This record gives sequence, C-alpha cells and structure tokens, in this order.
Amino acid sequence: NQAPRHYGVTKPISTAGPSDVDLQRSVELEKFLVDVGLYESKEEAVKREEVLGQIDQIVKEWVKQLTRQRGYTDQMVEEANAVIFTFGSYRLGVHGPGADIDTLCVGPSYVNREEDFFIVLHDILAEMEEVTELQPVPDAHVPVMKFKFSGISIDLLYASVSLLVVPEDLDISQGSVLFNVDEPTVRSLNGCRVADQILRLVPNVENFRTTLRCLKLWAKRRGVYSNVTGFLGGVNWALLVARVCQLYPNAVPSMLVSRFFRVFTQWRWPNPVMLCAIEEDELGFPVWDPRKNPRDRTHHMPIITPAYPCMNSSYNVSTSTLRVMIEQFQNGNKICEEIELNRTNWSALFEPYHFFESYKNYLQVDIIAADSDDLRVWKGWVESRLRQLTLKIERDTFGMLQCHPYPNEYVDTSKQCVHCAFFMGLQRKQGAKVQEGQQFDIRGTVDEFRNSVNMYMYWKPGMEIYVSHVRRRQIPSFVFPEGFKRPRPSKPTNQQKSDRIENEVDECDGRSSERQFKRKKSPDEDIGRQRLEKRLSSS
Ligand code: 3AT
Ligand code: MN
Ligand code: MN
Repeated sequence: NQAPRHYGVTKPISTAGPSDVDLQRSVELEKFLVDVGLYESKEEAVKREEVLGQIDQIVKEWVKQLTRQRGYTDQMVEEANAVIFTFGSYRLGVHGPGADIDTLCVGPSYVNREEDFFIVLHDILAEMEEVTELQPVPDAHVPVMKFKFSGISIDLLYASVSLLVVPEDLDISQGSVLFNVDEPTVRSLNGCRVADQILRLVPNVENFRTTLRCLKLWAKRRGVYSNVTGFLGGVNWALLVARVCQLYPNAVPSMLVSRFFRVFTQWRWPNPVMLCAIEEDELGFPVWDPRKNPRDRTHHMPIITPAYPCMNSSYNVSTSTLRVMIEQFQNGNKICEEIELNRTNWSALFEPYHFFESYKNYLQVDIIAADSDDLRVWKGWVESRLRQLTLKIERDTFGMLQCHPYPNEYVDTSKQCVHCAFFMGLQRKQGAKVQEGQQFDIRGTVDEFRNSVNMYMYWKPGMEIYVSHVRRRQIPSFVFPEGFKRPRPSKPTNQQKSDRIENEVDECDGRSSERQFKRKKSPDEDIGRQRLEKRLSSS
C-alpha cells in the first residue's frame, strides 16, 4: 500500500501548523474534556481489555466445539478458529466511561448466524455468570447480540466468511473477505472496515481523536447527536471530523474544531463528504452513486463511508434536521471566532441548547405502556417513526410549518416508568408570506402517523401513543427535573417585561396563538388528552 500524496480527495486547504496560542488553546480544550468526564479511568480501560480477552476465548471455544460436533477431522478441529475485531467509539479511541464495546466475531464458512450464533453461542453466554441482560436481536438491519459482560456493555455481531479456517491475523480491510457473503454479513463487516479506513485516512490519529471527542460532546449538548431522529451519530461525526483533519493536516485540535465549523457552515450540501474516492463496483454490491440511483439523489447530507461497498451513512437526514444542524454549525462558528479573539472560552461552545425556550409551539408525543419492559420496546419503535412525522408535517403544510424533532426523551418519573414523551418544536417558515388567517391543520397528518405507529408488529395491550399540540407554558413539569421551567430573571418586573415581549411577538404574527393550530381545538384530541390523563392517574 502506497502512502497517498495527500489525504483525501482534494488538496489540503492549509498546511499551516499551530502557533503558540493555538497550542495553548488545545491544552485548554483537552483540560475541558477531561474535566467534564469524557475519559474513562485506567481501571476501566484494563477491565475492557480483560473482557475482550474473555470473549475472544469464548468464541474460539464455541467454533471448536461446533467443528467437533460436525464430524470434521481432528486436524480441522485443531485449526478451527474465530477472531474478534472492535469498531464504533471503542475502536476509534473516543469512547467515554460506560460506553459499549462494539465487537465483531468472524468465523468460518460452516458456522452460521441463524443457529450457531443466535442459538448455540447465545445459550453458552446465557449460562455464564459474567453475562447479564442478554438480548439477541436477530432480525435487525445489522443482526446483533447485546449483553453485559462483567458489567461492560457489548454489542456482538457475527460474520461468517468464505474460509474453512479463519487465520488469527485475518485482514478484514481486504476486499476479498466480502467474497461470497450475504448482505447482512457485508453490513456486519462494514463497521470495522469503515473504522479501520478512517484511522488510516487521517493525517494524525491523536488530533483526530481529541477533535472528535469535542464535536461529539458539542453535538450532544446542542441536541444534534442522534442517528434515529435524523441527526448524526458516532460514525457520521467521525467522518466529518476526519475530512476536516485531511483539509488541515498539520492543525491541532483547537484549530480543527474552529475549522470544522468554518468548513461546514460553508459546505454546499448535498455535495458529498468523502474521505477517499468511491471504489468501483468490485463484487456487485450496491454502492452510493447519485448518477445511477435516483434514490441517492434525494439524500440531503451525504456523508460517504470510505470502505467498499461505500454508502451514505446519513440517509436519515431530512430538510428539517439539516436546517437545524446548519443553524447549530453557524452558532458554533460564531463562538469559535470569539474564542479566537479571546472574547470567550471553550465552555461557551458547549453551552446546552435550550430547546424549551426556543419555540412557542411544540408537539408532544406521549408514549405509554403497561410496564417498563414494554415501554422500552414501544418507545424504541415510536422513536424510530418520529422522522416520518416530521416529514409528513412538512409535506402536508408545503414546508410552511417547520418541525424540529428533539432527540431527548423525557421520562415521567412519577408514573413508575410507564410514561415518557418526545417533543418537537414547531414554527412558521421564516420569511414566508403567510396569508391572512392561515391556519395549519395537521390532524390528518397526525392521524396518519398514529396509524402507522400502531401497526407495530409486537404491539401489546397497554401500548398507547398520544400526540398533542402544547404551548411553551404547557410543557409538563417532568421535563424539568430541576424544577424550573425557564430561567427567571431576578426582578419580577423583568419577568413581566419578557412576558409582554412574547405577547407582542404573537401579535406580530397577526393572529392569536390559539388560532394557529386547528388541532388545538380538535374534539378528538381533547378526548385523547382526557384519556391520557385518566390512564395516567389510574396507574
Ligand atoms: P458510543 O460511544 O457507543 O455511544 P458509537 O459511535 O460506538 O458511540 P454505537 O455503539 O451506537 O455508537 O454504534 C457503533 C457502530 O455501529 C456505528 C455503526 O457502524 C453501527 N451502527 C450503530 N447503530 C446503527 C444502525 N442503526 N444502523 C446501522 N449501523 C449502526
Ligand atoms: Mn459503541
Ligand atoms: Mn453499539
């Protein structure tokens, strides 16, 4: 493998190294990350290595046992092998305390996923006293066995490759591992292959890591870290940061963070972010290519994975979530400019986003189930459908009503873990000409969403969903566990003033807030609300 002339698909923007001030700011940034508890202890790191060693032994023994049972020769039994690889935040070296270890087990061609992995290995794990919370998810897009091993969370995937004997030093970066395997196996191998490539394609791994830790923390604080809601998850952030590292190969983390915001406030989406050229179709797996696939042309924020078969890792992003992220990038960019002028410090960048102060109108999605186990699965399903609700609302109002889904879930602790809620901010499209008396009627949209959610394959009695329009002041108190609704200025006169300003804003809209949504007056919804209250007070 020849070293590339430069990293990435274009020349760097700047090859400048750090000044003394940049170095000093990097020290401060790293101190900030340590102080907020982003790094695990030495003990935890050692524990993780021990656990990985034990899992490695378990899968090796499992494959040997199966080889013996299938009547292979003694020599085959002797040579029988499985190897494990890690991916996700642990592999990239950016995991926090308590993070899971995403692990892939690669086994020989005759050891399959359906029975050998999800039944035989499952039963072996179920017997072990170190293993708790064992949860097989065989029908997921990427089939996975989730469990805790001595308290460490593990996501274990399995890939059977076209080899009778898996060598201990198997290189899964080679395209040849994809020969003659099915698509779930390709997807299972892909997490590791992508992580390997990312680490290979950045000019300085340590600077990449610190910058990525920083952007992940920022994204969480600003409410834009979540794949399922249509924002970006760990891999997506890793790819964006890696691209910035390529564009500034000699920059240190303080510079990379501010260049990150500069680059991505100026990026002209849907131009794709890529770390390397897209490899031509070698084995016939589908590859992201907007020239060939009409579907790929609809992606709003393409962030392309760097291992064959390359895919858009962020196909979940919608116009709504892209708009929210661009706003947040602009906010980050402004703060970084001020940091560079010494007008503020790093803590300003990580200021939490005040979602419940940012809108006047919200949609509240209440999720109820009979017990906490039911709530967990039902909530996961509803959460995975929320993107559809934002798409439908924007579609049905021709983009005039904008929807901001918020990734956090709020658990109603007074209800013994049987009730939680998600929220979405709603606002009129800014700058749009709104006709006198125009109202948004999204009852039909919400009904369509509720119907699709209720098609849940594993629905059980007690699983219910309610969608209602709430004003900012009606946000339930369990959303604010610290017991405040919003920062109250110390003097009551100020409070009155701010209330008046808000009313004036309403007036400016040219209509009273109550008239903004017909939904508010929907008898159906009022009934829903009453039933919800009744259901909750009886539990
Ligand atoms: P944490 O430190 O664990 O929070 P992470 O980046 O490791 O961050 P995950 O463990 O959730 O995040 O995911 C690890 C990898 O697993 C990322 C991606 O390659 C794959 N993955 C996770 N969720 C999905 C998904 N819904 N669909 C496809 N791949 C996924
Ligand atoms: Mn992980
Ligand atoms: Mn995981």
